Amino acid sequence: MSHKSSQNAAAPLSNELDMSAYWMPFTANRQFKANPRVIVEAQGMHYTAMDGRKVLDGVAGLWCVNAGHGRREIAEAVERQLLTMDYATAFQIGHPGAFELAARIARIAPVGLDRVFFANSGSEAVESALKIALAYHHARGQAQRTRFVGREKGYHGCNFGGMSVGGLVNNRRAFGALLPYVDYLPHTLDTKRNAFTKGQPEHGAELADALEGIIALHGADTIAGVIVEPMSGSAGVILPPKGYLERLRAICDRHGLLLIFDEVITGFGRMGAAFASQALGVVPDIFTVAKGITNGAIPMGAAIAKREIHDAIMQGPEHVIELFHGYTYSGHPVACAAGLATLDIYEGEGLFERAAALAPVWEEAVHTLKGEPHVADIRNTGIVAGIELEPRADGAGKRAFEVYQDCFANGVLVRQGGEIIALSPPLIVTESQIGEIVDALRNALRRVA
Ligand code: PXG
Repeated sequence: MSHKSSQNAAAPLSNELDMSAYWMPFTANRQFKANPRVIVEAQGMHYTAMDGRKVLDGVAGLWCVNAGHGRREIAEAVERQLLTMDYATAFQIGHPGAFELAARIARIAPVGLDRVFFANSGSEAVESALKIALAYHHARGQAQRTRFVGREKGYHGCNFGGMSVGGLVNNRRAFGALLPYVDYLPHTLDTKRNAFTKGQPEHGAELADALEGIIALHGADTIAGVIVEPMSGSAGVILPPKGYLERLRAICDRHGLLLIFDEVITGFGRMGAAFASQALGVVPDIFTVAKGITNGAIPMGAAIAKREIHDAIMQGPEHVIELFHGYTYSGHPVACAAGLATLDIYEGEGLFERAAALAPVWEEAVHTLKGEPHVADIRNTGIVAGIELEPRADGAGKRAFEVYQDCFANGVLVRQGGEIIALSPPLIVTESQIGEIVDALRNALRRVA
């Protein structure tokens, strides 16, 4: 490597974007730069591509823009906050927005979970949740409870803790040994018994019993908690079988393990209730949120804990920090302003209720893709669906990627991961736009071999 010059060569002056410097996240960089998709504007349900084409957003950005794009109320709240107070540390200083947003979130959270710790992303929310779980046991004289249980196919962000409890092999392979002392429950995807189920599948509640095996192996008194997505998003919209989460809850209760739900995707209306725990009727001890908390407009995340977990940690001399954890941008005033404006929209427009009311229409529409070429399974809940394709011999995920490309070329943004196409449009989606999304996918499936 040369260190001769202290500056990199200037980008060439050109109307073309110089794409070389930007190392894109979770992207096939070389393939993308050879055939780029660039978007420049977003309003309501649509993006505008660089070439001026409108693209219908079938994934709410990346599961986050639940109220649709370009919401003036959020933009104005952000501008107001930036001009009033751009930044304030959250360490030993407070500002009203953070207290207000925490209280607002507590009000819509499941009963008993009303202590909100702010972070700046889903990944940081997960790290915070794991650390709160450890600190809780430590504070109660059970510092030996250091193990975590995750689940195969789980996604909990890409920092070391979340990666370690996550179960997507590609996300871990290159990164070494990760956290020690993590065990994994089996995933609950069962396309043999449950293919084309509408909503929660019938089969698989017994998979939760694997937790008893892990507890028997290590002893409950060594395990801090269990972390799962109530519905796995990234792995391809995998719903919990009926009774599964109830069993996990019961086993955790029996053995004093904390149950952590990662609601980064499922939070804020995606499943037709504020949170998946409410849609599914199983309450965790801690849950994480991000994405929809600010409608995707400003980065933010949070870990929300039961009051008794918080209270257990509030001990020791009063002048000493109780939890040595936090980020420079925890409770950032601008993010809080965006969050408050977002919650106003969700509430004012009844978007969670709208999602619940629209869910049957959505379900009906996505399941019309059954029987289209190479469709192996369709899974849905709330305003989310996963369409699993048969893999093709020329490479994992290649068929699904071509379907994704075809949809984009024809004006609909979907999400592809492995053999799965995921759909999760903003909750303001209309019935006719649902039709557009499903038709684009149908046409793509018919075109792609
Ligand atoms: N937990 C869950 C359940 C997530 O879905 C994160 C944590 C991490 O959030 P941040 O804000 O740190 O990215 C996520 C993120 C996909 C996809 O293809 C989903 C996510 C990220 C990237 C791709 O579905 N979710």
